[in-house]
Amino acid sequence: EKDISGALNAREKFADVRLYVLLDDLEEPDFEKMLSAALKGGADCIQLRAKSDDDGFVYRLACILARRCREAGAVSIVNDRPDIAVSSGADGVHLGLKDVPAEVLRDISPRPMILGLTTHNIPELQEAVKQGADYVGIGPFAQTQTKPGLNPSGLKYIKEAVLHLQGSGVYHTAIGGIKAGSIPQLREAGVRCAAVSSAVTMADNPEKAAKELKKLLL
Ligand code: TZP
Ligand code: MG
Repeated sequence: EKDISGALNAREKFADVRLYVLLDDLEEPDFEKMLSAALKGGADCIQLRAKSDDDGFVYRLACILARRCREAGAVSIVNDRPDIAVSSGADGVHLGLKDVPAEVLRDISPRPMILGLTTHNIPELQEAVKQGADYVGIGPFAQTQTKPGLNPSGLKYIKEAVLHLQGSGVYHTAIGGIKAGSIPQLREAGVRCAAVSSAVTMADNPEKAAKELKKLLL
């Protein structure tokens, strides 16, 4: 069931996000289980990163995500699909710089949406800020199996990006190969929010893994 009550202060909703968890498009019962574990573990923001080309299926997952996140007071984001983000009642959409331009997203949405953009270097970061991103993904921090073929930008870009964004009002989330052990050095680099997939979803106990990450980020 959809819920379009909406994020009125879209950008502000991201201010307190510390732990951002990316979920794959598992079958509904498994998706709900993983979503519950992440939320119970203290995830402040959850992204649906669907690879299926079954739009009805992705839409149903997005509706579950939007509803459960709203109940838990967490932020819901849909990757790659502005149409599904808007229609499902999610809080926002995450895109690449080569996807639909941000202005178009603002045009098709009847309510303010959080816009997240992926960046890998300072020119991309500048472009993302120009496009009106509410938050930017910065990374990949380390080698990741979740999105193969990416060259890690390492801590260097993450440090530069955090500095560059200071005072801009644009939030960030570090991403890529982040484990609990990475959090202290990321925090030292000024990172406030970390996005993980496998560190939670591949853990024996996803809820416990999320809790551990969250504790390190507080
Ligand atoms: N974009 C950059 S790295 C990444 C995405 C979607 C995957 C993050 O997954 P993990 O398992 O936390 O490395
Ligand atoms: Mg994408």
